[in-house]
Amino acid sequence: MKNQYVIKTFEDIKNQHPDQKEYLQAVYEVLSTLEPVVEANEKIEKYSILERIIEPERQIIFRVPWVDDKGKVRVNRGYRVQFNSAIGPYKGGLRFHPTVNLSIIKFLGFEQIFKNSLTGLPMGGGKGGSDFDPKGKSDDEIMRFCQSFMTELSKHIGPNTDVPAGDIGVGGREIGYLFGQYKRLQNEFTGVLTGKGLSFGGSLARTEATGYGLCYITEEMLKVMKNDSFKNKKVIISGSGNVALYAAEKVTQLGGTVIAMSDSSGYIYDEKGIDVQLMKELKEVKRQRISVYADIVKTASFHDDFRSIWTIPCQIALPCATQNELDEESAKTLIKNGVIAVAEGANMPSTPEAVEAFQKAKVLFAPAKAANAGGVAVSGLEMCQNSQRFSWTFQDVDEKLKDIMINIFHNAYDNAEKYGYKDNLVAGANIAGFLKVCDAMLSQGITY
Ligand code: NDP
Ligand code: 2IT
Repeated sequence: MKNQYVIKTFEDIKNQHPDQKEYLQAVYEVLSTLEPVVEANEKIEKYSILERIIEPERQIIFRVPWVDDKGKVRVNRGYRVQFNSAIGPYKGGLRFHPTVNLSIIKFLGFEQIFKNSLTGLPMGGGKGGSDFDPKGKSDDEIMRFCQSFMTELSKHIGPNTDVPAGDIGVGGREIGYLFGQYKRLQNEFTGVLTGKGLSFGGSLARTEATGYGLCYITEEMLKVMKNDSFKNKKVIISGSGNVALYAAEKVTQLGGTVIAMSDSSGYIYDEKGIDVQLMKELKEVKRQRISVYADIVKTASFHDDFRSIWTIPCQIALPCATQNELDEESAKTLIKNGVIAVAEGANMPSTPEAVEAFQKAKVLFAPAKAANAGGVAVSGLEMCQNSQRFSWTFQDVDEKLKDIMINIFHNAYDNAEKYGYKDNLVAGANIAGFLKVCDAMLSQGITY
């Protein structure tokens, strides 16, 4: 970084939160790409837009007591970080995973501001979750946890205030329990959560949206920047949750072959291509570990180190598991093995060193804020349908999703070029997302 205002803003936040490494990583990446925007508009410094945008408007941390199946009382910690409401109600997922802490929720909430802005829909940024581990819990335990979590969260959210959704460990089952409890507490049937079941206000194509959207933007990036496509490409997808499964389904439909997928216990490899229907059945319905796939499919092999998935040669890599899962060494191996494109389905899956390696090697790189925005975009469309008390067809929603993803690509691509970062979609996405939020903050005066 060169700009004194940007440097000082980052130094100050680093001194305040030296232990929040994921949050600082996300802030550094954004601030370091905004320098030409800051230099082109003196109001950004005068009105302290950067200091304001990196500080959440509100952070809520709460106790979540619940009773397990043995009758023992357990306690977890709940979070909701309401980061920025300049362009719409706070919007963003809830993550249930034992690693959840304030730094992780703040990094996710911060990124969500720019991602939501890129969708073109009126949604602010927020994120929440808990260090609760859903693995190995019974449905009743999940329900009791969700009810206790919502009992507190319900005081802080609402269809025009803050609209949570899913993320790691929070899917359709959890959203159902959370919605039921909110409705009971508020005596109100509203679109306060997205990712709901289809029988109670959910949108068609929300389940598919993040993975499909990731493939739509990747296809556009390949077409515009390399005159290429998914056809006949070997593709590696890390993770095997919501994002990974529907990315695998769309890659296959677009003519690519998914040769490896993973979960936290390891990865499976099958050069003939993964049977996505079977994988969905094992992961979504039966909640099995990924090694079971290799027990059933004889051409597939299981390897117990999930990080080594990146050592398999492929042309396209789609990290769809979690933050910092793809490091510099993995990036260099992918490059050596001939990768042509990387698109982030997960949030911040590539370390800063990995991103730099891809960019230096001229590998096409679609950053998370742009590449996985399809999920929250269809959440925005779900809010729209709930307000209209109407539901659109799968095809309607899927077409809108595709248009949104293509627009995001061009918005990021064009802004990269305009601000001197040609072909750098990391910078382009940050700038495009920032410009709208900055304009809204300047127009609304000194509020937050
Ligand atoms: P799921 O809970 O459905 O799946 C998560 C997958 O990632 C699982 O395969 C899980 O393996 C693996 N995983 C999670 N944490 C770790 C870890 N610490 N180490 C190794 N593997 C891990 O979550 P989603 O698919 O919804 O989310 C995946 C990523 O996509 C996250 O980064 C999320 O923030 C992002 N995202 C999700 C969106 C959505 O709409 N759901 C929208 C945009 C981004 P295991 O089961 O073994 O834990
Ligand atoms: O990271 C994300 O964008 C999500 N987990 C989806 C958020 C949403 O509100 O649908």
